Amino acid sequence: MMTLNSQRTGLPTQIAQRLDTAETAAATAAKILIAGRIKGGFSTSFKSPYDLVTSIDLASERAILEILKRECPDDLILSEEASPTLGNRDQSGKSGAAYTAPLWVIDPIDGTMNYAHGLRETAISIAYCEQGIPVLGIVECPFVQETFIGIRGYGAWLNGEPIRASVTTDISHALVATGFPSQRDPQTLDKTLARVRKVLTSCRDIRRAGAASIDICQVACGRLTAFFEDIFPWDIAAGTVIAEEAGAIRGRFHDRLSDDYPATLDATGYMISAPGIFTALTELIKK
Ligand code: LIP
Repeated sequence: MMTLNSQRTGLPTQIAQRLDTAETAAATAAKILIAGRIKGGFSTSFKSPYDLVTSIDLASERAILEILKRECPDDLILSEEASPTLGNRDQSGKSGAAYTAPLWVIDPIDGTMNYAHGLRETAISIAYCEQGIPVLGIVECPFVQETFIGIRGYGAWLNGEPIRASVTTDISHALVATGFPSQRDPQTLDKTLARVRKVLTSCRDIRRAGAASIDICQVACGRLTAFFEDIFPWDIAAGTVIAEEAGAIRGRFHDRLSDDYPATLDATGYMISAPGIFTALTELIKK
């Protein structure tokens, strides 16, 4: 398999240009996250009782959006804080149709809680989509100096070197990650904990690192075997193209789709898995 640098010259122009743009935006945002941590004193607030946002999320998002709007002025942007749906964007018409246009899907800080607590599992996640399908993804992890990139049809790389998902076929050998929802009502918690219990009794162990985009990339490079969670498009869009290009399989552990996004970007009931345990894990979590 080719390194990212040897692959660059063979990319179609519109993808090569957007890769440059995405790398510039991710590197710019990474500097903002690092500076924010060194300087400290950033503000925090809660969007809902368990859903945190910091002033660094907003600064990172502003910098990314400025670069994308300058370099790709006609592309649409779905971004966690500034534009979490396209439904009421006046230049895009109906929300369903809007998602078929060239589209960026941004999480300016994935793992905001980790960031606020000084943990390293924090990333910037940037995806570019065509027809609602992520075709290019970058997950930049500034505190561990790891950059994951995936380009549909061309490959997936960690710091420029090709990566592959785990080849395990035995679910009892699987190290599986998940996340916990910000809704903590008793019914949601019961369902979440029941799934955790199933994984703990059938797999090797479970992890909750707190940044879905990184969990998905860990599946892509074989450190984790699978990941599942009910989440949002900006948490999964970039990671999904990276993991799928590394051989992982995307699926669903329930069939309740959100009204806000097309199925290709919907992240409710999201799972991604090494191919050899995908069927067994889906059956385990669904049943
Ligand atoms: C967070 C995730 C985390 C997940 C949370 C949340 P944020 O993203 O990546 O792993 O469990 O539900 O979505 O809010 O830090 O961008």
